[in-house]
Amino acid sequence: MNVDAEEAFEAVVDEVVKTAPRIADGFADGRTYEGDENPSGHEVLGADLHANRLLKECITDLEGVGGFASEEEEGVVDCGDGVGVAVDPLDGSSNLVTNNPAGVILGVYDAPLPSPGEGLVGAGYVLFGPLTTAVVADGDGVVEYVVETERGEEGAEGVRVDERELTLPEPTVYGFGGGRENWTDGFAGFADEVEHELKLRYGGSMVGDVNQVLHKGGIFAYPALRERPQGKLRTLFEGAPMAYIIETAGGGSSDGEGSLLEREPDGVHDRTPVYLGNETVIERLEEEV
Ligand code: P6P
Repeated sequence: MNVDAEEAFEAVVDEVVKTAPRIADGFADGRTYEGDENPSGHEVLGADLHANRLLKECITDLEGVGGFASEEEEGVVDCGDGVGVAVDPLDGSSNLVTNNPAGVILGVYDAPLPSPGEGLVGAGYVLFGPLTTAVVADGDGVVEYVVETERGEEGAEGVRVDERELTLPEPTVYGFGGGRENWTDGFAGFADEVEHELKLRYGGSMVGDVNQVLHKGGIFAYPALRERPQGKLRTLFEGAPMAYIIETAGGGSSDGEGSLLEREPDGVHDRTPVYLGNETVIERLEEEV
């Protein structure tokens, strides 16, 4: 059966939402480091490995999925013909130790991986906070759902309820990662201005911090750093999918030069500076960094 990219995107979103409660079931026992490092050189928690295992199993089995890439996998897992699915299986997992938000970030590309963000047919995230929500963006816009858990003989499954469309409001909040002592002079000068105009909202997980900007308007940045000009965040799993969501909601994105969706990733684990938010703020940013 030839599953077109949009159908495949919907099927992948359904599977990720369905799997969300089982990912969360692994949090309590998954808050210790397993001693391994992922391909980006970050220590992994049991919960990271649990989330990756569940998502890899359910996504690679789907009709219409041709490739699977994950922050926790070295290369692209080939599963035939179809869309390329890139996931950060548990973004912000270190927040589990302090019981702060974490989540799953998802990008579905109608192109072989690694692909620039222009190849995205849709993107989304599941946010584990006081409640679990899912944000889904495709050609029709951005919709947020509450994810409820149904527990039956098959175990726990997530179901989407209570949908509402999201568009980016006027800017009110900012969240900047990396630490001021590591910022370039250009970004530090930009931050000096923004910190007097907007309210600080930074929780150490991209999925939680971008969700704040999506709801309240403003800017999220994990900038180029003096010692790490490419910054920390990954293009395929974090930068491009979140840029797709924010741009679909009416905002803008940048890697310091131009839209994150135009960035050609240098490999599956390519890193990029990430700036996401209202277009007016992103334009000012690009003049100053
Ligand atoms: P820092 C989480 O580890 C993550 O990859 C993103 O979710 C988050 O935006 C960033 O790193 C936080 O990094 O340096 O502030 O701890």
